[in-house]
Amino acid sequence: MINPIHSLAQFYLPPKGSTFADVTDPLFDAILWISIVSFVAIVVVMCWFAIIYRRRPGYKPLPSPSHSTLLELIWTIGPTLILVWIFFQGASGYSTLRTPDQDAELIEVTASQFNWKFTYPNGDFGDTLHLSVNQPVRLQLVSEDVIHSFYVPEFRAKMDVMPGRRHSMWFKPTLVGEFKLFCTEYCGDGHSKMVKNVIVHPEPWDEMMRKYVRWKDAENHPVANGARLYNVYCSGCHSFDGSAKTGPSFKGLASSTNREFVSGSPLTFGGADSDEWKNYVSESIKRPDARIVKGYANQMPSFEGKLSEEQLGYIMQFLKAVDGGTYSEPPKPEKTQ
Ligand code: HEC
Ligand SMILES: [Cu+2]
Repeated sequence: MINPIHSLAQFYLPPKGSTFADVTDPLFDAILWISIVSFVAIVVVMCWFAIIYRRRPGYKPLPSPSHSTLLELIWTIGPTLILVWIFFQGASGYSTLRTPDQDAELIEVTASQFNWKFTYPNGDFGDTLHLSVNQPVRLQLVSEDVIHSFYVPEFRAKMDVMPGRRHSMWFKPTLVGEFKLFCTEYCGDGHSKMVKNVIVHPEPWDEMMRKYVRWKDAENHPVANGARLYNVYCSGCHSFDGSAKTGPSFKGLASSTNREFVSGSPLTFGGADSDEWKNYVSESIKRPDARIVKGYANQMPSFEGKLSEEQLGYIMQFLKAVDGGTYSEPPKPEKTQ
């Protein structure tokens, strides 16, 4: 059953997850209440006038007054004061939102169609934003392709990310828990899937980093490394459960023996251990426009120079494991302990 209070809470602002909520929410409430009070006052007076001044038999309109200095002063000065107050509230809030805390930790954020990548101070990266409660963070955001926008509703923190520019934002999470990061700038057909997890851990920053952000490729299984690369770079466009996104699903790719393309002759290969298969996958990743899979458009960015040969190898291992049906979820890149 739907709890009406709960759904009302969902309808209204989400829980306050960062210090920004105390900056933005009171102003939001104030503007909302100013609007409600003015709306009600205007509509009540309008209805009242409509009734008392309605046309009646034998009614002769009085000459309308052309000017009332008192009324004009009231309706000019009143709203002006309110707007000036809103401006100063907004300006002071904006400067708080734009001035990072001195103790903020830096995390680099890379947005691309349709993924988010977070790079931590220790060089580790992943597709989950790990934070520590009450530890301010500064995000440095870049986009690899089109305009995206970073938004975590609980944090009241939002920033557009324009290609070719560096953006900076900060916030201080105050609520432990798991939240969702949304892209709030339409960026292509996978835009609505551009959602990632934000986890605010109770541990202090150093401990949090040690526990959750300490990933070394060499220490991990190649499939897990491949899964992490998939999460960060490919999951926005490729599923592994058979459903098509912007690109074809990876299900069945490793065991397939042929591929058809929009133009040119089809390819046949002898499974994932054949050189033809490896060359095809490697070409698909480095020069996606060389052959376009039938039924899809030329929408994949090239990863030439972005992924090392070693990383390509991890991805291929992952593709094979996914196809073997050995697991339904890619292993999470986080490490506990
Ligand atoms: C912006 C969306 C997008 C992203 C991100 C993306 N791809 Fe693709 N990919 C596509 C599309 C669309 C196709 C089909 C058209 C083509 O062949 O270029 C495709 C095709 C492929 C194919 C051929 C599939 C087949 O069934 O023959 C492979 C392999 C592939 N991608 C691997 C990757 C890997 C690995 C990554 C991450 C490193 C990745 N892609 C990231 C959109 C994307
Ligand atoms: Cu986006």
